[in-house]
Amino acid sequence: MSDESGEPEVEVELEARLEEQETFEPPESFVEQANVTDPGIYEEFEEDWPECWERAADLLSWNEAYGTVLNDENAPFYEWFPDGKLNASYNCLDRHVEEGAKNRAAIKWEGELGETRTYTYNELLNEVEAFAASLRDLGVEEDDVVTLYMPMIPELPIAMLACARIGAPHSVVFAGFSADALATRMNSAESEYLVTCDGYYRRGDALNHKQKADKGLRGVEHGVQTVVVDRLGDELTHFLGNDAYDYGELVAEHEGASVEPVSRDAEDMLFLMYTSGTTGEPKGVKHTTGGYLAYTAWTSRAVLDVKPEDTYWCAADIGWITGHSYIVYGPLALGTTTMMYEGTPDYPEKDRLWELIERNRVDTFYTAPTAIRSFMKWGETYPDRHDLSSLRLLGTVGEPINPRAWKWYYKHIGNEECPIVDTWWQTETGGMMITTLPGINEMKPGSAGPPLPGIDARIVDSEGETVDPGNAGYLTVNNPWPGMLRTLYNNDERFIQEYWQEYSDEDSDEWVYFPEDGAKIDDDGYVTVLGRVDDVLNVSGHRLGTMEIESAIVGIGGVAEAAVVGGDHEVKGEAVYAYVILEDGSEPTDEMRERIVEGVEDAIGPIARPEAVVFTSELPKTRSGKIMRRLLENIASGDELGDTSTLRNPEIVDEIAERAAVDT
Ligand code: 6R9
Repeated sequence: MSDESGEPEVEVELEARLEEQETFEPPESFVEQANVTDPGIYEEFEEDWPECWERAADLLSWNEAYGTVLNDENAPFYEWFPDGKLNASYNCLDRHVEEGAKNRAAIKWEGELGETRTYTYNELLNEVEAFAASLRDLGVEEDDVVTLYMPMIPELPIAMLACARIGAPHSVVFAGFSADALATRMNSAESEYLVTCDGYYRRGDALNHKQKADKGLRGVEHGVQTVVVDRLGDELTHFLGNDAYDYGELVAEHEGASVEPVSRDAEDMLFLMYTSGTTGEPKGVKHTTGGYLAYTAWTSRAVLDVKPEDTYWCAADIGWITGHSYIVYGPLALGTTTMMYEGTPDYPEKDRLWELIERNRVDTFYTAPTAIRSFMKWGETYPDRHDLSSLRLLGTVGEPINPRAWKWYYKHIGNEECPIVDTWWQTETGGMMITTLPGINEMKPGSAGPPLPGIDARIVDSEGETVDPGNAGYLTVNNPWPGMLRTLYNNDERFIQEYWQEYSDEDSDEWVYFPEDGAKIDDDGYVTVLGRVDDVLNVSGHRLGTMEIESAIVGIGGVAEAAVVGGDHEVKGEAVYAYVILEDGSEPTDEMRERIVEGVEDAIGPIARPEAVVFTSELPKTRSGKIMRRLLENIASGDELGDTSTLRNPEIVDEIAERAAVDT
């Protein structure tokens, strides 16, 4: 039987029921086997804070036991598990091999063209040791920052773990970032070592990555030693140039090397990760060994329900924090099988991910709402072609998920049998902060859920007073947690300014972390995150600073001034809109527009590519001379413009709106 639209009646009824349903119980079949099922855990953490975090530390193997759980004497420069000693690579590799899991798959990798590679824990350990020995031979010492500029190939996590093994912090730069972005990060970290590769595949094309790395190196102010992985074989000439070593040769030379994992202090730096902030300069977020690893292992276990026998897949890129915490460190610390896929979800066809899940019998799938919105647009025929019954848990991260996308994911990927965890967190938090526990809490589409046990998140007004349920306010975190950033690299002052100044009471030594997100809470304590309240955009789940994009545009010859804002976008969530004033004598031509777009790609990367460049003679400004960004956002999103009477130049608004309508 069909209705007028030709859809089977049962389907239509199902959709209608789903559309109205506001809460979802965790499926019984999931709860029965979940790692964490006792609702008492929230109270236990509260009563026993901060000692409750021993549970996270106990998931790790320590060389030397820590003395105290938390040292808050020098807050907000907190120390977790101080005096404890451990090694992250030992925790992710050796101990699993020693415990009898040497033949279990650690990484299952799939290239875009279909080739596959599996590394057992033993094989992964051997290659990590060989590369760790190679890095040492090149001169890498404990605490030297090694930059990794690589796409989704197994050598990236191998290099991360090799660095961790010898106590050299890594700084991974997303492969999609530009040469300039690489140079900025290497200069900021004074990093003298780079590991990169010749190229990789995107939608079937071989991209030349080495060329981009070389261009970046020309902008680095100090000497650098480079290691190049040959990913593409004959497809691309594997040109090494001066001062570059071949990864394959190094690893072959050091095959069988045994490298003792360096005993690191819990508070020693594990890695740096640059992220966008309010100013033009990216921030070097510093994570340490003990707290970070304990926190990612704990959240992988409690939220992602990771078990050693699972095949677990987080479809993020390791170039972002999600990949660090939930492709590499959390899952490997727990000894599970973690999947990696090199390419795009629509190559060669739009069912690539579902085919991968079916073939590998994936248990857990963790992705971003922007991807889910694409899947939805492509339609359920693609997942319907595959048997996805191996899945037991789904997750999302990176941006708010709208209830429609949540329900689509729940029904068409999870077959209404998998809980969804909508996990709110940040580069700075190291791991998940607000999400349901899938074996305990009911789910409310669109709302991330309650703060995790031990996390004291609140919604406050601009004075720091708690707001009533239902009202929008600012999200704050009122106590520290093990996975938190320790500082911004070489910039303690900015660390305080960016995250602590707003809501802390320094005189009474009360420190409140401000993530710069807006949020509201409901009567059950469920938090709905509304988005950034600073000048940071969230494009396809990636953080981009408007200032960074603006300074790229202003650096282009002929441009006088630029304002960049985010406009609503069906798939990306937000898209970049640039409003540009040209210098006298420059013409608003298509060529100029192209130069601006290219300038942004060169400075940051294709992810920052403006959706539209709107030329204007003036920007809307308040009487005090501030650009009215809200108005530009409304124009970009096609929303009502609202009151313009407080502007110094209200007449410009119509002109911009008209131009925007033509230019976008
Ligand atoms: C992990 C990651 C952090 C920003 C964060 C917030 C947004 C992340 C979210 C979410 C709503 C979620 N965000 N998860 N918003 N619901 N489940 O994405 O880190 O790249 O540093 O971005 O992303 O605005 O402040 P990062």
